[in-house]
Amino acid sequence: MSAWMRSGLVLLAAWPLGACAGRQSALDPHALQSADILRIFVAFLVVAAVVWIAVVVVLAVGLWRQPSLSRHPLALHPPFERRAGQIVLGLGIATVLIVLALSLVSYAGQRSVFAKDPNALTLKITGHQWWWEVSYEADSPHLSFVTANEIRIPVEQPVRVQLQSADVIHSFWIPSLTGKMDLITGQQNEIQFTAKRAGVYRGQCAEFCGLQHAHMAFAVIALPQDEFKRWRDHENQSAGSPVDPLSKRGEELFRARGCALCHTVRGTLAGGQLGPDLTHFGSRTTIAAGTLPLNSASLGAWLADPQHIKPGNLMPQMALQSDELIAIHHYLEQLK
Ligand code: HEC
Ligand SMILES: [Cu+2]
Repeated sequence: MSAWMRSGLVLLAAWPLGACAGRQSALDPHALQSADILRIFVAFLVVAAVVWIAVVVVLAVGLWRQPSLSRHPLALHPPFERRAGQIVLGLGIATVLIVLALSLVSYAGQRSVFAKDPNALTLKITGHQWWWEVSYEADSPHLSFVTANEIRIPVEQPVRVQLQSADVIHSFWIPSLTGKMDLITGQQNEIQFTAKRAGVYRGQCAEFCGLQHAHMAFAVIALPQDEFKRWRDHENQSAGSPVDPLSKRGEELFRARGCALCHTVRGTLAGGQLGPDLTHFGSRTTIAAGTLPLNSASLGAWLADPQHIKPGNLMPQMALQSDELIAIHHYLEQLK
């Protein structure tokens, strides 16, 4: 084979494999649980491939070997029949053993996913059409707080998420960290994961939940323990009072224009529950559940017309004058 052809084939093979790494890939595990799940996947893949290849080879041999025409079709061949019976029995037993072995592999591999570690950090996550409410639960209520669309976790500490839904069925999935689990109204499901490396991972709703299902994502940011503690202490605080006149006006307008009916900003009179908590909105990395990176332009576009960016989402277009928009924009940006 010429060098050109060989390098062409290598490139061709590398192309689909290129999709296997990254911040949202079950084939590139960054947690104990996703590594266990990948091992289950590989075990099933190898066994299924071997069985499939064996079946195809036997089939090919059977097609290739013509029965000899001299044999009478109705004549019995006792030794042959006995051997065929033994082979079928042997393969039948092998099938049962393989299924049992795969069940054991699957059970053992999933134990870490459903573990209930007493030292776990507990998060309560509620799925909404089409965003995520994230509540950090601590023993003392003054350390519990709510945020949205972004989960910050410490590395090397188990995180247990309790999942529920406010409307339809959603599914919580961070491929790089753990398996999938549904969020169902009236029921609480749990799943656990332990990130091995600091980094930013991407989670996605994995159960079709309506118009904007595809734009129901979230960021998972795994931080070193001390950095996580700092973030948690900061996040736990109420929003600081705005200092400059423009943000002060923004805060007033946030109430006057009805934003406060749907959004909470802790420490202010805004206590709405229909939309994401915005207390520390300015420090998030994305807007509208992972739809766009959060920056001045995307925030401006969202405030001007949320229905343009995410058609059908449950925030209506608000009729704001441009000076009002600028003030609210400024107010939200300083909510760090
Ligand atoms: C009828 C309820 C409602 C009103 C009124 C409302 N919002 Fe929203 N808002 C929502 C919902 C629901 C979402 C989540 C949309 C999504 O991502 O699907 C949202 C999302 C947002 C986000 C993005 C949050 C994030 O974490 O990505 C911002 C910022 C925001 N709203 C600001 C405002 C401002 C400012 C006003 C007033 C001008 C306002 N909202 C009025 C319901 C509302
Ligand atoms: Cu969903």
